[in-house]
Amino acid sequence: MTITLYHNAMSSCAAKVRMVLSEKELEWEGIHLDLRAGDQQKPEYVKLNPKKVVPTLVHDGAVIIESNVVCEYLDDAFEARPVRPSSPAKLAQMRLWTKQIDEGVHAATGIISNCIAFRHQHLQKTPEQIETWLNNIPDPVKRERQRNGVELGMDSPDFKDGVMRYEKLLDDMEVALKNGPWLLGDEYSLADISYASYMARLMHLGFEGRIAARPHTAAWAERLMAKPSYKEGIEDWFEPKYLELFASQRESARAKISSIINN
Ligand SMILES: N[C@@H](CCC(=O)N[C@@H](CS)C(=O)NCC(=O)O)C(=O)O
Repeated sequence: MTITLYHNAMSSCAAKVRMVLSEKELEWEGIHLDLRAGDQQKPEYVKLNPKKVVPTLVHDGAVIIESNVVCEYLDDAFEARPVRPSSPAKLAQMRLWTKQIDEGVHAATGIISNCIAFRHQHLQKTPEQIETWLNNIPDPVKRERQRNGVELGMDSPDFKDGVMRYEKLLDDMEVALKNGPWLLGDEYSLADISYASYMARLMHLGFEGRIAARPHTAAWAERLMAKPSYKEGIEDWFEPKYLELFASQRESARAKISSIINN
């Protein structure tokens, strides 16, 4: 039995899978991709993941892509220490949380991360290198969002939408968390685990006040981040150079986020 995860230390969706692997106490081997160097766009990787993104899981020859699918696959393939509820109604509720990530939350994360921080890494490259990277992004909508983010930063027209998507998510979480310590009430599940890396990113990017403004959500985020699996799957992977970059941009991000929310 071998589990291989193609991943990246700072990727929110790869981090989610690592937290699940830790919850389920599974042994795995990692192949780390440098996303700024374009490892995800190399032909041999694209054979595994035609979307040119991480993560990709390979388990006994089966190639699984899409982090939400990967997390559920791991829970199906390895029954011990389940991360999903057993009742069909709770499972449906769990999926309503996880599918939101694919329906906009992940894109919003990409936008805010790029507009606030990652653009500064891309801007170190030559214009030709930036074009090559952009031209290799298969989804034209994502390509344009990335271009706008690099060129315009927080003035990109997408930035406000990203901030407001998170306002909606945090409002919805605050309502749900009035019913118990976890998003499904008493039961800790993939609904919670799936958002841990996104909460970390919000805090890194200057959104900590938006979480603190919602007391149930703030207490939940603290509970989630106190889990050993959070440390093992997410925190221990934080790269100091990224943390420095986030810290250097936090002040101006906080100011822009407040001006969007208060206007
Ligand atoms: N829906 C996909 C999203 C994957 C994704 O966007 N991965 C990002 C890192 S979090 C990535 O590989 N980005 C590199 C790129 O877009 O070039 C999933 O959940 O697996």
